[in-house]
Amino acid sequence: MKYKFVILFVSILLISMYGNLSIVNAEKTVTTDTCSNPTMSVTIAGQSGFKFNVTEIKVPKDTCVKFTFVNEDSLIHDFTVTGVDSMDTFQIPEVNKGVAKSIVIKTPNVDTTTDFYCSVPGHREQGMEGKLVIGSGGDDANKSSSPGFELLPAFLALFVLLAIPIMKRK
Ligand SMILES: [Cu+2]
Repeated sequence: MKYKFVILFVSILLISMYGNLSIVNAEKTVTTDTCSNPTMSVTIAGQSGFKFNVTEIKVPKDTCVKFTFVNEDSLIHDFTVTGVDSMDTFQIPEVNKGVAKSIVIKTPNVDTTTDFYCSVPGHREQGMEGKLVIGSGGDDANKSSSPGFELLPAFLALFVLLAIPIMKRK
């Protein structure tokens, strides 16, 4: 009976670790520009009601793009893009009302689709997100390949291997 509690505890621990790993991956940011001389500019506004002024942004592939984020809301927001292919996850950090900030990023040389969102806790869940279409787009690259998801089966396999001898000993 005691071992069932151990297994329950370890399960909870693994689930919470999985959650934390996902968060770490989502918040990886680049701090320096990855290209200079942008040939295209995109301006996105954060607005009241937990939304951006657009739900889809289209940019060419393999292009140096300047993203500018303007916060038109009284709450703080940021602009975060999930990395895909050769493009790291990047973020224009939290900005206050009326403030605009920019980041210059080289888009990957692939036709794909990724997500943009506000990473302030709770905002994405309330609708502050959209799609970033690169080139002619494609399947959402994030739906099938979250690094956190690949770690979960590994943790579970390890857990089962550890649990079997404990169960047998009883
Ligand atoms: Cu926000």
